[in-house]
Amino acid sequence: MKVLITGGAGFIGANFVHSTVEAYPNADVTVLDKLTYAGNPDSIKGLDRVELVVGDIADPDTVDPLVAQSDLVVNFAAESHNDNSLKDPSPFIRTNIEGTFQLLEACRRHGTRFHHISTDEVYGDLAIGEDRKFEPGDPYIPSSPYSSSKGASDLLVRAWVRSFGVEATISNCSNNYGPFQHIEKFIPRTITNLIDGVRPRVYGTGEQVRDWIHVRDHNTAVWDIINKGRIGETYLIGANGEKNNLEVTQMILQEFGREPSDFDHVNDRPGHDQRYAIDNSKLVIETGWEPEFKNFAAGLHDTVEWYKANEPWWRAQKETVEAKYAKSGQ
Ligand code: NAD
Ligand code: TDX
Repeated sequence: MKVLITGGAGFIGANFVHSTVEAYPNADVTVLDKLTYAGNPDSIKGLDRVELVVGDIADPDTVDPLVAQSDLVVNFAAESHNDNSLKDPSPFIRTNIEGTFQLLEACRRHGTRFHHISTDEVYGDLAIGEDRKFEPGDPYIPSSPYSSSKGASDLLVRAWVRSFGVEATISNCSNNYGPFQHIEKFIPRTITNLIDGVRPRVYGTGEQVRDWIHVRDHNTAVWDIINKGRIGETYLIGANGEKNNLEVTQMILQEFGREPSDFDHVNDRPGHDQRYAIDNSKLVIETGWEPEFKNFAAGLHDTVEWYKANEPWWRAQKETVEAKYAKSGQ
């Protein structure tokens, strides 16, 4: 089996490369990654049966021969950070929309199976305290340039299935945490601040809720959808991990033996989504998937330990990331 993993030097993609090599001894993996600021080849260094091709999913001449030689394409490549999309949306449009289009066109030409990785943010947000979760058939009402570009990419996939018979599935997952996540994101930013003795930054009130899932659970669900999901269907991935940002900040503070009030409230994100929550019943009923990391505190502890043990992996980025946040008072 030849698998093309786009964005495989990023957070979730790199974890997927590791778990694919472990779980599928007959798989040869090609990673196509542009190595933007978010891609790090060290995350997949030294793995057997993995080849890294540095290139752009939006470039048809790069994409076509790689798709032609593959049995399966799993598309993780994306611009993925909401805050960046609020400062400059243009790379989000090119990578997330044009890039998905080029991958779909190549899959159409070569009859290649496609799985598209997306986000729960396409469904907009829920009210805090509301007794409802996102379901696969909910309307797309994204809030940010990031989530709208992901929503657009999902709609392209749906149309390529219906109009051209491309064999594709889509998964929309909630917030991931775990090793190899870029330190611009909330949990690794908070951990690396505390390693540096700096107070964590909480946007606005900190009451916003995210539905946290360990990255390895996301990826076992992706393989279950590839193996058992129905073509043309959308599956929501989540592990019932709702926590607000204050709770998460305080759990990380506790890991460092700091007081629960040892953080700063900073400027809020414009258009900040209030709550995400996933109803995963379609995934569970149709594939039998179950999360392995059911204890968030334990998963968070391991993640803190990973960042402590892997400082060379993130250190070079810290100053640039913090300088960018400082400009927006965050
Ligand atoms: P990431 O930013 O850590 O990694 C993205 C990777 O894509 C990087 O390696 C980058 O170099 C690569 N890339 C960017 N533009 C490219 C291009 N034009 N061509 C080829 N490679 C390119 O992102 P992530 O957090 O790992 O997210 C992966 C996917 O999962 C994204 O599609 C994202 O929307 C989705 N997702 C993420 C989360 C989350 O919590 N992080 C949750 C749900 C869904
Ligand atoms: O320093 C911070 N302080 C803070 O309070 C940062 C970086 C974030 N936050 C808040 C904003 C959000 O409410 O924490 C929450 C999580 O923020 P992010 O890590 O930026 O994630 P989010 O915007 O929720 O999106 C993530 O999950 C869905 C991923 O980045 C997306 O790629 C994915 O689609």
